Amino acid sequence: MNHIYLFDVDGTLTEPRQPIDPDFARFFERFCRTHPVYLVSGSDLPKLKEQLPTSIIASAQGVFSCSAAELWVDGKTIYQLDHQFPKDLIEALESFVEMSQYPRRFGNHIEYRTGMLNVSVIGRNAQKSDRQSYFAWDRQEEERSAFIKRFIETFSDYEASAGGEISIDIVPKGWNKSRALAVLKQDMPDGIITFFGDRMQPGGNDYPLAKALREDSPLHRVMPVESFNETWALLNTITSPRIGALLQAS
Ligand code: M1P
Repeated sequence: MNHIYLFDVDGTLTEPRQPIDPDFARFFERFCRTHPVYLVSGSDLPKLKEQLPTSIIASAQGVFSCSAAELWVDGKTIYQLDHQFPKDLIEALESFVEMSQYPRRFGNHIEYRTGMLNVSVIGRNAQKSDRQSYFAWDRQEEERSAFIKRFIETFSDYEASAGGEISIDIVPKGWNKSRALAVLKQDMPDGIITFFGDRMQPGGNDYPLAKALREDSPLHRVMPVESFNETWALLNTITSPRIGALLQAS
């Protein structure tokens, strides 16, 4: 029986959009060399390469990027599924950015990726402290979740999810991380999967894959985490049962 490990990246292996912690990177690279690992991210490959060392990307079995609209194995594209988004949908995203009550903008508000769009009121050029300010404001105002609700009522052929701190991912219906399960099952129908992610709640971009795993088999495991430190502690329970017993006892 194959046991496969899937990991979201931002918020699960790294702080959002930040490079991986060097000590955790050493640990995780070892884990990737000794266990079958796939990364499943909303980000694109160039951004993942800014955050993770080549040694980790190369020792993973594969990288699902752009919410699994792309799969890379050994640096080669296995598939890339693109989509032409309609003009009125893009206009709706532009007016969301314009109309937001949040006072600051940093540029690069709608990013086009393979098979998906990413929209951000403050913009992808925002630095860490500006991201955190927007994240705190959005948590209070619930701007993103209110927009997601309105958006999917209007554009019912599309899905929207808040994958990280400052933005919303938009994909055609069904084009979400759950594609990773469908793809892996083609080659490993009996594979048992453990998935780590920080956005497993409805509306989060890890939710569709978590849901698909729960529905597919009771043997799969879904591990919601809030930080890379939590992922690290959970992986310790897998690689070192004695540490695991200690953590469970504490
Ligand atoms: O991988 C999680 C998310 O990371 C970024 O989110 P944000 O910039 O909002 O923190 C984006 O790359 C997003 O697409 C992705 O889902």
